[in-house]
Amino acid sequence: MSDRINRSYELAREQYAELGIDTEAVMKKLESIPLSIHCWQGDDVSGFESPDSKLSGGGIQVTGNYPGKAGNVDQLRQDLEKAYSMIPGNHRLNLHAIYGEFDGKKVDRDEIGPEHFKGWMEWSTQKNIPLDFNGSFFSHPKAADGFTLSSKNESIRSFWIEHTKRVRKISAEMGKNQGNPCINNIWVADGFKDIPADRMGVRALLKDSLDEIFTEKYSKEHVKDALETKLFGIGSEACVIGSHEFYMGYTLKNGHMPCFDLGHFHPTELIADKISSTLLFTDELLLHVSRPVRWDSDHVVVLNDDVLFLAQEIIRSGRLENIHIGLDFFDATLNRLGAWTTGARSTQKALLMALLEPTDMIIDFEEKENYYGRMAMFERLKSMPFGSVWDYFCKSRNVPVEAEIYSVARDYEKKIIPERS
Ligand code: RNT
Ligand code: ZN
Repeated sequence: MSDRINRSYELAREQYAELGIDTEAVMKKLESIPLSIHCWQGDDVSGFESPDSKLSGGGIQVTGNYPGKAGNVDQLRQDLEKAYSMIPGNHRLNLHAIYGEFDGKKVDRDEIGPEHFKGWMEWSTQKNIPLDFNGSFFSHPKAADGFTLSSKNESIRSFWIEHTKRVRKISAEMGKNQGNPCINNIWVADGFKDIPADRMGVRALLKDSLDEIFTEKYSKEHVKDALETKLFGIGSEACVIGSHEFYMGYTLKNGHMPCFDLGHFHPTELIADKISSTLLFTDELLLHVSRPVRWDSDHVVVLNDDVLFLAQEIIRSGRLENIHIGLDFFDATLNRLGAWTTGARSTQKALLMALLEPTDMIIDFEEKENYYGRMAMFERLKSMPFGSVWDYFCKSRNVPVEAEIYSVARDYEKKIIPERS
């Protein structure tokens, strides 16, 4: 197989060279793009707050009961390390606050501190995997009525303000520890199921909560904050408090970055188109690469048009350095290692296809109003041998090639499922 991969790559290299594309340079570039791999695919967003942690108290949904999920931090790290060994390049880890090491003690969300993430920071240093972070505003009794940072109940609201302050403190410690900024993402599910009367009231409360949270200043060398927008959720169909306009306004005014999740807009609205618009006004952007199927279902990312279009706009924008690419999917019906690996690799494949595009040539057609030239090139690119470049990339970076992924993921579950049941 190895020889065949080399031979196909040689032919592919020649074909891309005809379009002025240097595949070696493209692979170097691809290798330098870190994905922030989300920890929560490993255990269906359960976390380690109690031995039987599972989603409850609202805010997030996952379906399925596939065996072998990580039940503790050691298992999660074991699975993550396996996943990283199957994904080419050097990547980050995106943690949620519910994944602290609480040693069997009840540590509520307003009590967490850097000490509960010391183990993760040590692991991060040892493995050279920088950390990103998220507050957890769901699966908690104080989130059960659908409101957290925008709650009209002052004790609930201040509880979540305290949580977020602690989350930022932990993020700053992570950033300091790893010598590069930890991206802290804030997503709250707050919203109304049915038509509300006081949108202004609750949005003003969300703004006040954020203002209060951000009175605590940290160096941007240690933590950068993102705010994740959303159109609707299950149980918040009529109105999401942290909407797109709300956070666009808030982040622009206060120098934070918005976070766009592929599943958080109207079903036909594509976040790819928002990249150029947003980055003319904000310095940076966080993305959650996901796959909504009819709603914000967080299916595993596959190489589809939406992800490809997103990757093309990331690359074409010329602002790759300002775009943080996070993954956000969780499917509890299939091999979780496979889900992680395929989701991450599909995102990378889209980036590879985008990097293999002769963009200047296509822009030239466009400027000359040669729209058929542009269309013909887009179509030609679709049947070019990008898979040969991808396999060669994987092989040369010592990770399984595409044909090997399935058996590696299957063998792994054969080993861990019996140990964990
Ligand atoms: C939910 C948001 C959010 C979560 C994670 C677990 O709609 O996309 O990003 O998926 O924080
Ligand atoms: Zn998300």
